[in-house]
Amino acid sequence: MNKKKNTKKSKVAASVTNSGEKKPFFTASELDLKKFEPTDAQKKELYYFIMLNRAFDDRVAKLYRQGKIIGAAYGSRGQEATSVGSAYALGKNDIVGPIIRNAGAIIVRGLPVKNFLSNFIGRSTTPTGGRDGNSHLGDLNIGVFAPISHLGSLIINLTGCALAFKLKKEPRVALTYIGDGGTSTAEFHEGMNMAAVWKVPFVCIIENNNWAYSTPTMNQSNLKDLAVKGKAYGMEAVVMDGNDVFEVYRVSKYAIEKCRAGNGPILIESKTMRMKGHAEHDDAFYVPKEMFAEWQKKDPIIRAEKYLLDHKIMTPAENEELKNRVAKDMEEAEEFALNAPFPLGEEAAEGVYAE
Ligand SMILES: Cc1ncc(C[n+]2csc(CCOP(=O)(O)OP(=O)(O)O)c2C)c(N)n1
Repeated sequence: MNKKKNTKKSKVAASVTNSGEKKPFFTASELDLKKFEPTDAQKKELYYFIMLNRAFDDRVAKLYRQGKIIGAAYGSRGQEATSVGSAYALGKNDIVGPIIRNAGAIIVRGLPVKNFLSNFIGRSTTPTGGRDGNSHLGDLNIGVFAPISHLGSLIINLTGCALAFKLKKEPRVALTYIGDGGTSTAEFHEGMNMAAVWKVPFVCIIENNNWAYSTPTMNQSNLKDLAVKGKAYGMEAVVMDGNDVFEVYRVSKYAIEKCRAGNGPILIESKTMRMKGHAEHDDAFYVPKEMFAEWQKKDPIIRAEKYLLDHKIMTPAENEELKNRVAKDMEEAEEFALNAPFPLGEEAAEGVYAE
């Protein structure tokens, strides 16, 4: 009798994870994502945007080294597919809250790179009018919520946005990002918990890029998959390949539309890698060289390019054209930004709130 009972128990145990529940998240391959497949034209546009995102970051890095950038310069080399694919999946009236590695999301939402670049050098031709630096900007006209902090505040803010959408019965979705390190903060916990309790149309994407500054993920979380945290809050979670822009688009679209239909919130873990230091001042000496080499093979731009050429969605001539377009866009952006006017001193306090 006892023996039988034990056998039954061990069978159940074999199908559970260490959370004590059934597998707490889906992987993209377990979901039916066929109807979220981007069209060929969209695939080419996604490829253009990840290249533009990288060229933008490279231009910022160059200006930083020339001493022209005010403040620090954060980049997203290796992670472009996550910002671009997810922001591209949003609807026109949805809201995205980018953090420091989501320049791609801001570009996809429609901020011209010339205006975006001017923000890094303190010019007046940006949504902040030169009052804040680098990627710290928002513009609700294009559905971009201004960043508060990289470490979790936006989870709370965007949960609030999503609650407003729900109360006003507006079919809109709020989406934001958090780093692997950021998922250890109290704000992450508070925001995710309330999002789940209120069942709001909110998508949170964990950009698990393996490093929080110089701390590897394994030194600050005992989980292999951070998506497990979604289960703890009672929400659906999905793990996706963050270096495949088409998969990022499909999974994000799935999550966004599910939230729009009233079945949110959803947590997505994007597996990716930060291919540079925390910012331009950090040479990432602490990252093993082999790790960079391994992830270089999964570079999102090279992968998208190969896919589009192999599937004959893009001809080599079209590829050249897109690359030239990106180079031209960034040449014009730099020319514009460097010649843009600085803000006027007497306007410094306008649009700034203080008690
Ligand atoms: C309260 C607070 N502590 C420290 C920092 C400095 N800081 C900003 S981002 C960051 C690391 C974030 O790591 P992660 O969340 O993994 O995101 P990633 O930078 O890898 O994208 C640190 C330490 C800060 N901005 N605020």
